[in-house]
Amino acid sequence: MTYQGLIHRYRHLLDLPAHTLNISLLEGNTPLIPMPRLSTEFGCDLFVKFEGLNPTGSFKDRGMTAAISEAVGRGAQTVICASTGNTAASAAAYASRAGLRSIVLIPEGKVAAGKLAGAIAYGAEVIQIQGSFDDALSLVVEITQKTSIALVNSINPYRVEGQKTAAFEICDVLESAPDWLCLPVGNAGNITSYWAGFKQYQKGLPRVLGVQAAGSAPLVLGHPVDKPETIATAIRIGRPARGEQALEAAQQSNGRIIAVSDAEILSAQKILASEGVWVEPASAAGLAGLIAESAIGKFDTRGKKIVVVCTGHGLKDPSIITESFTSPKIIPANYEALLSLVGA
Ligand code: AN7
Repeated sequence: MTYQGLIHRYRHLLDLPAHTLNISLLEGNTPLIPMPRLSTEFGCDLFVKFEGLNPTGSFKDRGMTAAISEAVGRGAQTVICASTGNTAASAAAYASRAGLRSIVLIPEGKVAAGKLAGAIAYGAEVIQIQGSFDDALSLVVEITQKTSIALVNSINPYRVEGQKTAAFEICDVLESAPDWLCLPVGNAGNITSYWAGFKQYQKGLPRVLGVQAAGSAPLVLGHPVDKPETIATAIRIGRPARGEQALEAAQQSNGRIIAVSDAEILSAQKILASEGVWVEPASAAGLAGLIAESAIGKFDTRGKKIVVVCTGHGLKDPSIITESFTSPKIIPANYEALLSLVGA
């Protein structure tokens, strides 16, 4: 049978109310891509779960199909979220698909171009906040407590239900959980969801390496960060809503949450691209963490099955590339100029 999306495929495993409809863009079912060169380098079987191949270009679509399907089924007419960008684009797409109004609050000037364009294209009312993601999230929580507008941030439990499906898919492909799961951590909905998914699916449990950006690492520092900064704007979050659960996932899995520098993130992004997988900076944090930990002897990769979750597509944040990669040379439109440049 042709693939019909996550709710159709996994509804029996998701704790969704009976009124939940099925608003789907055929999200999920993303590839688990083997990475032969990285595998050789680290003496392991390394795979990328490429979540950038979801309909709006990030893993957020997994939770959003569930959250919007529930909201519209209960009669909501307007949904709202705070976002560093990907949630905004996803909420906008699924809300429009369901015929709902969507409002997204983003930190002014700190959302990557592809995400902002997506949110607008899909029809959200985009509001820039003169503040951080965390400020935007508090406002969204307040307005949804005081009005009938439905909240679709990952505080919404149905987001977590939907996002569990990524763990199911990994187990289905590998026929068991991997030894390690490495992923970026921002608001901590995703790490919470993966851990819940692996526990529920009972195909074994991975150790979990959650990776924050050094300038936005509240879970590593042990306290909120008032002015989070990082080039990986997707995870520029100082007060993770599900921080406690993220720490629990790390601890229960015998894993940990660490921080990596922006330079390490950009380097991991390049490495992934050099093996054919272009992801946005935040999405490279999982690999950056693995590399950093392995370099200091804290992560024995040898003989392990490792899944690196790449949460969003490189196209989301094109401008970062022109800054960190070489920009294209310009030549006159003639053969001599071409030949002298390529030096064949
Ligand atoms: C590419 O879109 O928080 O730890 O508002 O876009 O579940 O928050 C995005 C987060 C990782 C972190 N990778 O996931 C938002 C938002 C990418 C992301 C994360 C995000 P969580």
